[in-house]
Amino acid sequence: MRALMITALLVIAPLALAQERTPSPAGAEVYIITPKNGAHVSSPVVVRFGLKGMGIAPAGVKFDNTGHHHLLIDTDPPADLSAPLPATDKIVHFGKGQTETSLTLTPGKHTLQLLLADQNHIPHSPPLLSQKITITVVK
Ligand SMILES: [Cu+2]
Repeated sequence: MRALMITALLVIAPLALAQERTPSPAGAEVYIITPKNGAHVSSPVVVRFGLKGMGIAPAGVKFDNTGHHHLLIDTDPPADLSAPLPATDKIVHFGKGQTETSLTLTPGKHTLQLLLADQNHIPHSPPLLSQKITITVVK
């Protein structure tokens, strides 16, 4: 019984540590430099990522007050921001530390939003989430 409890602790403790949120400094801000909210653009669309009060570090690199960008395309942020962000075609990770991308989008309205996350892809506390912008892709 005792051995079982110790085993359980050994399994649970690292999981609990992995879920610890990285703090973000006061005044830090993430924002989309371009395109502007409401813009009419043609595809491919160049999206430039802005960050104030923090730095960029690649995924896997632990350094205070840093993170890497994630672009949310036509989706809301996950409800649970204490877990690592999944990588999908709507949640794109920029784990090399990129600060811009070129997106191929279908004609019509699309939403874009940036979310910074730490070396383990877990959003900071409080989270650094940009304004969600809507753009229209014209043919
Ligand atoms: Cu990531």
